[in-house]
Amino acid sequence: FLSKPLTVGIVGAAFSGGQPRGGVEQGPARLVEFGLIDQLKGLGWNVDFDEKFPTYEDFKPQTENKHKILKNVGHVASVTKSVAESVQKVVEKGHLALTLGGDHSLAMGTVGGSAAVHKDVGVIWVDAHADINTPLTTDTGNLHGCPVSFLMGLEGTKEVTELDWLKPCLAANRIVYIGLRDVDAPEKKILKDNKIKAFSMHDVDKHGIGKIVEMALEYLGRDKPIHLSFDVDALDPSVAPATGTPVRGGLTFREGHYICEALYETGNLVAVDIMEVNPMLGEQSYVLQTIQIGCSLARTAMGESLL
Ligand code: 5AB
Ligand code: MN
Ligand code: MN
Ligand code: MN
Repeated sequence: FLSKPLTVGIVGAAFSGGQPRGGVEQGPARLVEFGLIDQLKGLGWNVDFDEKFPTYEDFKPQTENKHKILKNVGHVASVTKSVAESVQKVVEKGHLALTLGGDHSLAMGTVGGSAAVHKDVGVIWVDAHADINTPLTTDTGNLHGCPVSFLMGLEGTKEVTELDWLKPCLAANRIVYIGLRDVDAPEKKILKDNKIKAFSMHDVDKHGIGKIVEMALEYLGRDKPIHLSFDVDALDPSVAPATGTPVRGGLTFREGHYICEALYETGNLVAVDIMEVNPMLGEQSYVLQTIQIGCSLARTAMGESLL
């Protein structure tokens, strides 16, 4: 699906409005500061990168910005719409879209953008959480816990008119989860009712990560374009501590990287999201460790470990 020579388009999504903790908007700048662009060039990729990230503060609506319990809907809507346009432009060119977050509400934009080009895109969602709450089920009102329900157009999403730029673009059978371990009760029901393929940490322990990725690819189709949406909180907090919603019992360093390597190996990746790196949380050494991991996940998804 990618044209040669291989080119990656970086979408820096400096945004935190899908959740309450400040700092996650600094994720992209810190990943770039750490040297990500040169690292990717070092792997032989052409890198399309516009030095300055958009200031999404400018996208903030002047007026009331809530939809019932949902917080910052107007802001999330305008930012995700813009991110979708950026990702779509990259993917249309046959380039890999690498989005650096920012909170995971941004995935409405990233998957919205890749699905606009590839109708049959398969999403691999690596996360401790399912992010499939609807406006009717969310307890927190934080939109980073809801992107998948909006991508699917589940019950209650259509009423959120602010977000109606996003048309349902993801069928329930075009996503596979890996790493789940903190799923809200109503989310469990949604996963069941819609027969969504989900591998929890229990499944990772039982089968091993190699088999899990194999099953995920088998399910989505070996010849289909793939969008990897990687929330760093899928990793164990001892591995990636600087993130807003850590949950213990997560993927090891190797398991996380294995997923990226195996997906690179398919040659079918069209988009990669590295989300929820929050450089404001925790001690400097923990922050640095998390930024390093964000970079190495991106590099391995782009071929670094291949011999
Ligand atoms: B993340 C929770 N389910 O809806 C909610 O970090 C957490 O993008 C969502 O995976 C975590 O607020 C969202 C309790
Ligand atoms: Mn997430
Ligand atoms: Mn998460
Ligand atoms: Mn999180």
